[in-house]
Amino acid sequence: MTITKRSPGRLIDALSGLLAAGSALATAELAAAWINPQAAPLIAVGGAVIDAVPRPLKELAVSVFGTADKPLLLGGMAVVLAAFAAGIGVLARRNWTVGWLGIAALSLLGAAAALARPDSALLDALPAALGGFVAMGVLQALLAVSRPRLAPTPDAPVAATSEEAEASEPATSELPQQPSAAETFNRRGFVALASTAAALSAAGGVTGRWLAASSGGTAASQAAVRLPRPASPAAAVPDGADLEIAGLAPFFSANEDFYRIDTALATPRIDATTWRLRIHGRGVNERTYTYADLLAREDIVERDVTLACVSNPVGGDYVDNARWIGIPLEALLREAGIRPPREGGPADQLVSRSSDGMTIGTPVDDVMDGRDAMLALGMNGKPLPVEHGFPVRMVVPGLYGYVSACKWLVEMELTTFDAFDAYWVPRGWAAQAPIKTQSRIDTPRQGDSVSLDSGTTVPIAGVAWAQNVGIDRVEVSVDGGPWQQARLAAEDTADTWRQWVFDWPAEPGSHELRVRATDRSGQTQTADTAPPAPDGATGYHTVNVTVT
Ligand SMILES: Nc1nc2c(c(=O)[nH]1)N[C@H]1C(S)=C(S)[C@@H](COP(=O)(O)O)O[C@H]1N2
Ligand SMILES: [Mo]
Repeated sequence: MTITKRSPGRLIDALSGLLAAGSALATAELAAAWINPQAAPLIAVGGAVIDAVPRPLKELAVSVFGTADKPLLLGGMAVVLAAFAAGIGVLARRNWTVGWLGIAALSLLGAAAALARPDSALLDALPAALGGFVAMGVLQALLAVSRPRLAPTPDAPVAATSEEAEASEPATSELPQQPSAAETFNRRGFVALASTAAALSAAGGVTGRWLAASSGGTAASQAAVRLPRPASPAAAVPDGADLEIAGLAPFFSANEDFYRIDTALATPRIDATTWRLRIHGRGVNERTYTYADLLAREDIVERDVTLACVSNPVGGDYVDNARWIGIPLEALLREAGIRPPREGGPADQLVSRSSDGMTIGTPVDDVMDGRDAMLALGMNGKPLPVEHGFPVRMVVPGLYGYVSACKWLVEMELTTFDAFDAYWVPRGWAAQAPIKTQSRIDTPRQGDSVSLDSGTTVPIAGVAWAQNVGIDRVEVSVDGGPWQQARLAAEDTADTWRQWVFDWPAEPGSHELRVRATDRSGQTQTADTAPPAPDGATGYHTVNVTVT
């Protein structure tokens, strides 16, 4: 037990600021769990940051952090908020109005971000506002309880203000140990109040998160889904479509392993029993469908389709394959009277909107040209996972996800490319983006050291994709030598990736391996390297290995 004659000090004030911020966040989190999880201040502000970040920065973030970019963004925001909160705590000690204004400014920021979300309601400002009030109360209480007390010790008067305390500091440290009654602030009271605030905040935050995660009946409505038996099942995957080589991506990607790319900091939770899909716009007899309407349809199809993200760098893993169950999109559009431009229809762009306001623009001619474009309800035999768009998403073979694969779909509007730019277009990405034919070496990996003692050849294996067209040839070049044909796995469909393997008669030493694919239209991948923006990366995947 030490005696301090100093006022509680900046550290205590900063800590008070942090605790006030924590209580504010927990309060807001709890309120948002009831009102709208997207209105939680950190989520809302983070979403605004994501929407505002210019393309080069976003690409940098994705290339450096991959899909960890979101936790990192949230973590970064928490650090910035903590710095502000600590500062507010310190300033509030001297001038309560300044502290009050600081808290008000932060909670206004949270409220504004929540209101700026698409489809927001006035109520969405409430979590941040409540958080602000709680922060003011908690900060005021903590500062009050830790206010220096005039508790003179037998041998020295106690400094009443921090200024005096700092001036008398040298003497202070030489004072003998004294009973706690001489402490200049109510340490016990502060510790009690502070730990209560911390514990309540932690409990509130966790409860809020938990409520949000199980809110809206999502869990219940998802568990209740019985996927219909497809009227048109997928053909059996041919023997030999999966080469089952160690290190090679499996032919079907498990739902848990399927890449995930979206701007949603908080995954939208939709109750399928109240979900509606509205189709409207130019040349449309407006229609609205419920989830039950879709499940009850007699034209349900099952198809294998490989999705790919435009942000995938050459050799990257933002590409995966699944078996989807859904409604043929063309049939649904025809029901609403829609004709593609090819047949004189007035709208060339189908804009899909998600519940969190994402807009994705797809050429109407593409989704009505006979390919297996669908509104997917199921993924690999299960209802869509929440992360992948529950209850309904689009899947269009041959188009990058950002121009086709809208998750948490709630609305489809028929318009034109001239009249409307979807979310990514003003951010520097192409309005139309068919998937570019690509190939990837999965094994061996960059930097691997391969030992020859298990045989005389080393299998080089990977995947190649050219959705909606099909893969016809894959070739491998070693150390810049001639292109040699790899053996292709059996083809499932033109919409799925295709595995390949090349039995490489390897020699000891360091080697460079490259791969290229040729699609069924006769196009061979270009060797020219291009970054993902604006419409997909090009170049040959190259790995360097050592053979021993
Ligand atoms: N609502 C919504 N849908 C979206 C996105 C999004 O950010 N929000 N991202 C798109 C992009 S860029 C891709 S590549 C695919 C990825 O789908 P997945 O996460 O299921 O793999 O979803 C698309 N659909
Ligand atoms: Mo994407």
